[in-house]
Order: sequence, then structure tokens, then C-alpha cells
Amino acid sequence: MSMYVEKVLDDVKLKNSGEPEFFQAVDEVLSALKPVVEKNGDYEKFAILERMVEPERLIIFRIPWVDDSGKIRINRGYRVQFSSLIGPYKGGLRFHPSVNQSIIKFLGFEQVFKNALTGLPIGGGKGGSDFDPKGKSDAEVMRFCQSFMTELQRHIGQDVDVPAGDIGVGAREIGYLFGQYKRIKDAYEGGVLTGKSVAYGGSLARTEATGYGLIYFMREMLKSNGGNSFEGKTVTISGSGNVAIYACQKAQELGAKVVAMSDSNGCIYDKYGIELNDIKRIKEVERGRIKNYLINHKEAVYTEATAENPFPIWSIKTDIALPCATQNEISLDAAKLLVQNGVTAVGEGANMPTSMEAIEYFLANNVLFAPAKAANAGGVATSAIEMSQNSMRFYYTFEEVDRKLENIMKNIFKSCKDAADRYELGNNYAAGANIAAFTKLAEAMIAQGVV
Ligand code: NDP
Ligand code: 2IT
Repeated sequence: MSMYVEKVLDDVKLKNSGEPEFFQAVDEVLSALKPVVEKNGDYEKFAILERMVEPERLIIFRIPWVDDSGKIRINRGYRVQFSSLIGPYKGGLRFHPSVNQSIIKFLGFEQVFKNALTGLPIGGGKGGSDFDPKGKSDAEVMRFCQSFMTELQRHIGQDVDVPAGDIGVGAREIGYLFGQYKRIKDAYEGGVLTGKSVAYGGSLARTEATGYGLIYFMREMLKSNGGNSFEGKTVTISGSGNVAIYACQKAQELGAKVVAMSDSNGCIYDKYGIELNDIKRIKEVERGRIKNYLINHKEAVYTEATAENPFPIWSIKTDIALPCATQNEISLDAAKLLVQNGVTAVGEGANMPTSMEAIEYFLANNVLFAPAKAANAGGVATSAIEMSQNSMRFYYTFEEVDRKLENIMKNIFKSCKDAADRYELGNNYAAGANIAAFTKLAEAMIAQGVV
């Protein structure tokens, strides 16, 4: 038992009361670091953990905008600039009614470690708003984005802080945000946002990157554990947004049968395998509900999400489960159901989708577990590749970016595995990811002095 870790965790709990998601993210990382800080007294001497759990800066602001009926609306905006140790703050923006300080801080904290694992020069940040894009017209989304950026522009820049997408923020929102930034700054600062459309400076393969990267990481993990693969496996994927859709595409390419996907209203099960083009049309073009899949697929089954069972997808029998929707979607009960139904591997496409108890349960039951900060790092890694293309004023082909992504995911898996091996943690890649990222960040922190 490390007294140092316990002391810092107690302090974090006390100082951040009412922020359960933030505490959960910190608890998961620090608990995994106990064997590391026990071995090296320098971490306590240099107050490394205390510094890592305190964001450099948290910005909160008002976002006034006018809806189509002329009514004035007010939302709250956030940007946490968590760590600039190894590069400009980098991380997405989330627009969802559930966004609050705790959510933004947990995401920012995770991002610092994730970005360190990519091996690229990016620090960690995150932002967003409690604005709900669902049911809003394009014009309303545009006015909201313009108001959001009117404030955010004071705090960001291509060498300072580089936001991107996350839940509720895709190419449409990034476009409106970029347009307003450019208008205010009166300069073409291409690398200030990533996830841009390829028409004006985006990178090929950024749209696919998080989902593809998740599958590349899983492929390495399966290969390293008994030479397994996706071929012939049954897969369930929660969510039907950016991450879920491209995880599905790559899993299918590798021979898997994806039988279920979901949205916040419910999940669909298609025993013949999901027809992804229909999901893409419903979600990317029509911005509709996943239930509409049944219109063209009479054989599919729809299960409504309820307050008691918000994630019915985890009751479906599967070999591989890929949570790609949101935080805490796999509870201990859901983990028990998945194990009972024979799941062999779980890969986190979303950020912190699995509760700590559920992770422990998977590991105790020999389920291979790919942790978010490693497995979903392909998105932000490709964002960093977008930034470098913007700086070079030169573009890579889709194949070039995809190949770089594949190599990055292989290296991330290797870092997690090497760290787990070093501390004799078997195939606990969750602990391996935390240790590998921490070791790198701590070295940079000590080198840069007390700042
Ligand atoms: P999208 O907005 O494109 O899609 C989100 C999907 O998850 C939708 O199907 C949505 O359903 C569902 N969802 C969201 N919130 C909930 C909820 N509370 N309960 C049930 N379902 C929910 O987002 P992304 O695909 O970009 O992001 C998904 C996850 O992946 C997030 O955790 C994000 O942080 C993470 N991530 C994203 C990256 C990226 O590059 N985009 C990179 C790394 C991680 P509905 O439409 O009904 O709301
Ligand atoms: O959680 C994440 O890594 C993202 N939403 C992507 C961040 C980015 O800067 O591309």
C-alpha cells in the first residue's frame, strides 16, 4: 500500500467534491501507479502526483445565442487546459446536455495520459458545453458555435491549445468554429483546430482514425494473446457515432460479424450482421435514430433503453464487446452478464466507458481488456498528424496516414505490454497504459523544474 498515493487521492476527493467522474479517472490512474511510486522516492519529493491531478487552468464562460424562434438561450462553456508538459494543450470539445465541470476535468485528465502514449508532441486539454445539438437546425448550431468561439478564441492557438471533436462535435461544428476563429483573428491559422473537413485543411483518415485505431490496437492485443484475430468473431458495438461506425467498418473488413449497435434510445440486433451503409445513412446523413434501421431490416430486433437498463446492448451474447458511446456504460452488472455470455475481449473506444469494478471483474475472469487511453488514442494521434500537415502546408494520402496510424497503435500496444511486463502485471494493459504514460510525463515534469 502506497501512503503517498493514498494521501494524494484523499486530497483530490476533498478538493473536488461533487466531481465523481473526475475522481474516478484519477483513482484509476493513481491506483495503478502504486508499485511505481513505491520504487522511486523522487516522485513524492518532486510532488509529481499533486501536480498531475491539478489542471494548469480551467476556463468557464457564458454562451449566449438566439434560436430560430428569436428566443435568447444561454449555455455554459468550458475549456480545461490540463497539461502543456509535452506540447500544446490538445483534446476535443463535447456538446452534450450532461457536460459539467466533472466530465470536462475527467476527460482532460485522461487526455494528458492518452496523448503521452501516442509518442507525439501534444499536451492535454478538453472542452465543451451543455448545449444539446439534437433537434437544432443547422442555423442554430452555427450561431451557437460562433458564440462559443467568440469567447474560446482568446484562449487557443495552433501553438497554444488545439481543440477537435468529441460527442456532438463533428465536421459540421468544427467548420462553423473554424470559420468564426478565422474571421476574428483575420489570419489563416490552419492548425488551430483538427477534425477539419479535407476541403480546407483536414487530414484524410481523421474521420476513420479513432475507430480504425481501436481495431488496430485490439488486433495487436489478440495476436499477442494466443494468436487470435477478428476473423469469424461476433462483435457488439455501443453507440453509432464517429467512433462506433469506423470501428464497425474495420472490424468487418477483418472478417468479424458485428451483430449489434446502439444510440441513447436503444439498440438494434441483426443476427445476419449489421449493414453499415444503412447506419451511415441514418446517422451521418439523416441524423436520425438507430431504430430506423428496422425499416429496411425487418429481421432485426430493437430493444429500447430504459432508466433501469440504459445500455441493453450488453445483454447480447458476443465474443468481443466494444463500448464506443460514453462514460460508465459498462457497470459491474453489465460486466457479469458479458462474462456469463462468454465475452473474451473488451475494447474501449469511448472514454472511461467501463467502471473500475467492471474492469477488475474482466481482468479477474481472464477477459482481455484494451483501456481507452491506449485503445482510442488513434483519433488524437491522427489529429497531431493533421497539425503537422498544416504546418508543412502539405498533405499525405489516405494510405500514408492510415499506415502511420497503424504503426502508432502498434507502438502504443507495445508500450502498454512492456510496462505491464516490467511490473509483472500479466496482461493488465490498463495498468500498463497508466504506468507507461506516467513514466514519460514524470520525466518531463522533473526536467522542467517547478512550474
Ligand atoms: P458521436 O457524437 O459521434 O457519437 C456518440 C454516440 O454515443 C451516439 O450514438 C450517441 O447516441 C451515443 N451516446 C452518447 N452519449 C450517450 C449516453 N449518455 N447514453 C447512451 N448513448 C450515448 O461521438 P463520438 O463517436 O465521437 O464519441 C464517442 C465516444 O468516443 C466518447 O466517449 C468520446 O469521448 C470518445 N472518443 C472520441 C474520439 C473522436 O475522435 N471522436 C476520440 C477518442 C475517444 P445519441 O445520438 O442518441 O446521443
Ligand atoms: O477523446 C479524444 O481523444 C478525442 N475526442 C479526440 C481529440 C483530438 O484532439 O483529436
